[in-house]
Amino acid sequence: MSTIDYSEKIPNNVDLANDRTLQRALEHWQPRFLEWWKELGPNDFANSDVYLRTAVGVDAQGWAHYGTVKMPDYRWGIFLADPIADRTIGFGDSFGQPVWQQVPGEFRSQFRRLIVTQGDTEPASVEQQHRLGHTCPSLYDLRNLFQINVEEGRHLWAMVYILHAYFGRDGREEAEELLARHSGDVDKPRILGTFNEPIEDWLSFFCFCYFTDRDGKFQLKSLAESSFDPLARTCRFMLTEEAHHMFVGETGLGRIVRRTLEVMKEIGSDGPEAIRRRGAVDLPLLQRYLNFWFSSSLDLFGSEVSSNAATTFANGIKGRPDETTQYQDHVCADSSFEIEVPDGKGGIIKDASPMRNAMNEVLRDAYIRDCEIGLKRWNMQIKRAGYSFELKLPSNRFRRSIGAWANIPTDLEGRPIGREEYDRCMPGWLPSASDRDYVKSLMQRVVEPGKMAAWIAPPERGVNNLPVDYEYVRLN
Ligand code: BYC
Repeated sequence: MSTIDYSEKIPNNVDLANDRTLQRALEHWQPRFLEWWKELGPNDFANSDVYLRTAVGVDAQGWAHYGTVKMPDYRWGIFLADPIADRTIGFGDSFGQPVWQQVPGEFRSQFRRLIVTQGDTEPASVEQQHRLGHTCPSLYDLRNLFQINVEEGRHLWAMVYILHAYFGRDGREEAEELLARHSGDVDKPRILGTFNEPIEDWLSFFCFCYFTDRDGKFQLKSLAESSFDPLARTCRFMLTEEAHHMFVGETGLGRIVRRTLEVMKEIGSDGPEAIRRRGAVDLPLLQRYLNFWFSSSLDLFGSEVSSNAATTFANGIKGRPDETTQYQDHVCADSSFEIEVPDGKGGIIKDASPMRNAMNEVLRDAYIRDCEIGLKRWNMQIKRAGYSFELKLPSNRFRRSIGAWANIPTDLEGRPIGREEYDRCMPGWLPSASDRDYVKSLMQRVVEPGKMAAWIAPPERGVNNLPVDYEYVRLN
């Protein structure tokens, strides 16, 4: 296993000290990153002591070291998973050939586009969550938010390393641009839609971690299959950190459901008004937040039929998650995939697309199945408590802005409907202004160790075997 050198200004396991030009270029970028972090990261908590996990190695045992850190002193660095000896290309036209240690010239712009898109999401999410610390429901949750923020910062470093090390001057320019675009900026927004949505409350934050970080899992797994080995290795390591972000989303939403069920039991009612009087999140309100973040995150997979997706698969640039273990045919030159598209007359038809062009949809399908798992768990909780309410994912045709269903009005089940009916029903399907006001009213900060806001149950256990009432953040 390669170890991480923490004596360096930029901790790394890529032997940066022996590449002075690259080291200088990255050391030039480092203060810009810190300036960005100070301006748009969780800057009001710069003096707080936070119980954080830092990577010390890249294997299963070595990568987690816990300790108290002030966030601006976090050791962001460059960590690649160890190489796999004699790794060969796992999919596409060059299947079976040795993987590449450099970017082939003919695929340069395709690689750069994907790496920049991936890199752009990381600082975007930190920007989206910039002010959340002020309304944390507990110190435990505050610490988890900050853990996620510093790790997204590190994931930005991961993509910036690849850009600097393998893309020369245009890579360095792209790295600057990653700090120049900002979430929600009118003139220079982030690249992908969801990363421009504000996250101003913790219900949105947990939905984002559940749905949007899960897109991260699927995209990173696809890039971890890449024939460009340094990209594959960096994504493999990023995935270990991503798992915690989804855990925060899943347990956060599960704890909200648990608290709501407790309140429903206490008051003997499932009426939203009565639940709100007790300061909890009624389940129909939760459902509307799920509808919003799920439908937005579905767009992140791109169009159902995409020539970009076909090209990146054919060229060995971006594969499918778990390409080796989940699929028999790694070339997909002759197969097809059935997709549902609008028939142009208000209905739905099935259409066969060449498999390579349908890769975005293949990923989206797998993603939807993965999203279902948490809902099943929460629905079990609800059922066990004796209620018949069921949380549901809306159809993948609902409220889409990208692809075949973009701007086609459908109901939650994905049935095409008239624009008028759609506009009329929408306030019941997505969080309304009054829903958002209510959720905002719940966002009162709780910072006494072990105490939780009234709308969320405590976690089952603390971090790294510490008790739930440990002082995970000292606010100073
Ligand atoms: N919004 O052929 P198309 C994460 C663009 S999350 C706006 O349909 P293609 C994280 C697309 O870029 C994972 N634009 O699909 C989570 C293209 O633009 P250009 C992020 C969109 O090309 C939480 C055009 O539409 N990583 O890590 O196959 C916290 C036509 O595209 C959207 C990646 O996504 C959208 N939703 O693109 C922190 C991996 N969707 O080039 C982090 C890298 C598509 O014509 N990206 N477009 O100007 C990719 O693999 C692919 O670019 C896409 C699909 C998945 C985005």
